[in-house]
Parts: sequence; C-alpha cells; structure tokens
Amino acid sequence: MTESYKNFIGGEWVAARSGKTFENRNPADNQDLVGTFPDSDRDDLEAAVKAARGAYDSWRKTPAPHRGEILYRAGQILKDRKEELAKIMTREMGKVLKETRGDVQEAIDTAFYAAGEGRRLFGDTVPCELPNKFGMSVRCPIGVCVMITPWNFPMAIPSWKIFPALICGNTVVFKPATDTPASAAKFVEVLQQAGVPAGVVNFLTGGGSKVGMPLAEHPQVDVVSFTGSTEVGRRLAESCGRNLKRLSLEMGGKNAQIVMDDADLDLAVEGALWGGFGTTGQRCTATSRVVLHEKIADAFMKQFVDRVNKLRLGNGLEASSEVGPLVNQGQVDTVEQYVKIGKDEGAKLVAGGSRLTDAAYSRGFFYRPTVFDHVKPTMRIAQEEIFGPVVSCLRARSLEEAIEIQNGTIFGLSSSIYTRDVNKAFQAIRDIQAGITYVNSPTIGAEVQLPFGGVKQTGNGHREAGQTVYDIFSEWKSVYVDYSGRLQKAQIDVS
Ligand code: UN1
Repeated sequence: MTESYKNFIGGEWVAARSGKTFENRNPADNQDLVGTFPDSDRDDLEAAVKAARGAYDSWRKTPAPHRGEILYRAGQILKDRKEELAKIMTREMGKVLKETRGDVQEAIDTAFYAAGEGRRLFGDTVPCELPNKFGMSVRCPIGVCVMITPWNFPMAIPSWKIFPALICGNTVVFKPATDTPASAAKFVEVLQQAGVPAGVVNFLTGGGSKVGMPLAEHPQVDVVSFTGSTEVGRRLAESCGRNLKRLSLEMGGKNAQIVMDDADLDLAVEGALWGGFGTTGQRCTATSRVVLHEKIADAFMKQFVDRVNKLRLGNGLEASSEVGPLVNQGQVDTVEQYVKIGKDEGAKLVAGGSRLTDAAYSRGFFYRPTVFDHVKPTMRIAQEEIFGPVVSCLRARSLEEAIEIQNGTIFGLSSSIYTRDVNKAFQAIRDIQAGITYVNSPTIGAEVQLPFGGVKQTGNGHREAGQTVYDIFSEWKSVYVDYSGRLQKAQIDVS
C-alpha cells in the first residue's frame, strides 16, 4: 500500500488544505511509488508560519539546556532508527545504502553537537572602561526560520539548519525538495517523538515557486536558509535583500582535486573515484575536476579509467551496488547535455558517456560514470556545475598552474591536493580560493564540527556547521550593567 504522507503544522499531521497531492517514485525503479505528499500552497504556508510565530515566545524562553535535551533525544532516536531511515532515503533518492547511513549519521552528529551547545552558546564577558560597570555579549534567537533544503542530503542538510536554529531558540518552517519529502517527513517525525513542542517545527511539502519562494518572502519570516542551485539562491538573495532579511546560502561548486607529481597515485585514484562518483556525483562538494601534474597525468588516467569502468551501478538497496541512479529525469537531461557539450568542445571522452538502458536498468535513471580527458580550463565542462557522474580531467605543468586552474571558476566550495611535500600542501592551503581544502583526501567528506560553506558565488559569506552556524541563527546583544548608582559617560569620564 502506498503511504500517504502529510504536512506537520502546529503539532498536527495534516493534508494540504486543497487536498492536492503529488507522487514520489524511486529513481532506481519507476514502478516503486514511495508515497504521495501534500501539494501545498498559500493557505498551508500561512498556517505553518502562523504556527511557528505562535510557538516562538515560549520556545525562546525555554532554557537552552532543556532545548538541548530534546535535541539529544532526537539524536538518540535517529540512531535507533538509522537503518530504517537510510532505507527510505535510498528508496526515494537513489544513493547507495552505505551513503544514506552516512547521511543519517551526519544528522546524528549534528544533533549531539547542537545538544551540547545548549549548555554553551558562549558569549563574551569583558572589562568595562568605567568603574562598577559590567559588559557582556549574549546570543539571542531571531524568530521564525525558513529552511529550504535539497534532495542530495535529505537528512544531513536539514539537520545542519534545524538543530542549530532550535538550540538558539528559533522556530522553524521546513520545506524540503520535492524529490525527498519522505526522508524529510521521517526526520520531522523524529523531532516530534523527541518532544519538540507543537508549532516549534512545522513542515510542508510542495514546489519551490508555490511554497519555497512565498515562504521566503513572507513578512513574518525572519531568517531564510537555503541549500541548492545558484539560480534559485540568486532569486532568494534578491528578495531577501529587498526586505533586509537574513539569508544564508549554500550553492554550487566546481571542486577540483589536484594531483602533484609526488603524490601517492593509488591513493589519488581512490580519492577521485570516491569524490567524483560518490552520490553519483550529486554533491555540491563532488570532485568534478581533477587537475593532474603533466608528469603523472597519463599514469593516473590509465588507472583511473580502469577503475571507473569497473564501478558497479545498481539499485542502492542492493549491497553490491557502488553507484546508484541519478535522482530524476531532469538530472539525466542535464548530464546528457553536458556530455554533448564536452564532446563538441573537443574534450576527449575516455569513460562512460551514455545512459544504461538494458533490462536491469531500464526502470531507473542510470548513467555510466563518465570521464573526459584533455579538458581545457575555459571549456564549459570545466566551468559549470554538472551535478552528475562526470569528471573533467585537466593537466598542469606546475603547482602554481594547478592552483590557478583550481581557482579559475565562479565557485569556491571544496578543493583537494594530493602531494607528499608539506611545503606544496601549505602553499595550496594558502592560495586555493575555497571554503574547504583537503590534503591527501577527496573533496567530499566534511565533518560537522568545522565550518561548511564556500567563497565566491558558492555562498554569501555564511558557514553552516561548526561554531559558525550559530551566527546564522542568532543575533548578538551587547549588555552593559552599570552598578555605580550614578550616570557614567563612556569615552567622556576619562581621566
Ligand atoms: C553537499 O554536497 O551538498 O562534505 C553536502 C560532504 C558531506 C556534505 C555534502 N558531508 O561531502
């Protein structure tokens, strides 16, 4: 039987007011209907914002350590239900089970980190220049936060936003991608089980233009946090800019792995395989370029292509599958277009380059892991985010040239260098323009206790995860307490 999912508004699971629904199917098997979901519109989002607004005052006054206990419970429940949650995630978005387990794990890690923050949320205490006066800074919640999240990390990314927002005392309206509403609904169910009070987290499913954008524009919404495409991010930035609304953006990447001539080649090949084809290349941190020192380029390519051709594609629920399908037809179309563009631009296709259509794959969006060699830095396949299993390989004569190639796009999320020379590693750490640099590991795999985000057009200056995420979801207040009993004038009463 098909599960019919609901929105979660004001502590109740409810259908869209209009009664409309949409379907979500397994990208590995179009006969498998994961569920039906509310196709929400204006009435539903108004109700969600109203519920979040209504719950705000009491939630902001709930002591942060108590909020932390609820998040701790959420982390425990996620842990207990990890396998079940990973399976539903694989079924609805395709990545293989070991990766969806990792996705749930990232949410668990974030829950425990944020729960601990309930007893920290450190501010400063500082000496004051006048006698009998005390100075400190405290974090304050901001209000209602709208979270608009993508399908490639259906629990990890919502957790990066929702847990920090909650621990700071904000309330939430959560709108997940239409490709992954089931994982999102399960995540919200966990929050409910953990004891998040009614109205503190509200959840609704539906399209970006009917729900996402109007939510971001809603006058009762104070913060918008978005992970997704540059195109949508730009529109949100325009709208939030006009309304002077706080917005955190996490958008595209064109991450490169540099391989120097002194690198451990086996390790570098492993790294590029995992970074390039993990999550079927559908990560904003994916290794979509490999920049090879010319001295080792041919040797690397030989090993790399050999390994790429051996990758086992299949339904992510089967233990033998290493690479799952793309998430939907739109992604297949994009990948097909870019493969054509690459060929037309004169890059050399050395692996993949087509869809898998034989019987075992015909019901899913399977595309062969694809590699282009002799890609030039100016080619579109070296510049534009593809978000699929396509790796563009370029060649460089020196570290400086490799870094120049690495930096030569509008994006700056993740980066990596393989070298055994500590001097080269540190030069790369200094000169690469990216929010994340890995040494001797691939461009994917960020841990939740360090800032996550990118420079240039990848973001707008904010960082999720680590300690920096708390700056997105709180405002600083500076507090001066004068216990002298008289009027003291800063900067004036100086002797
Ligand atoms: C993303 O690609 O959108 O660092 C997020 C990583 C993961 C998160 C990726 N922990 O690859």
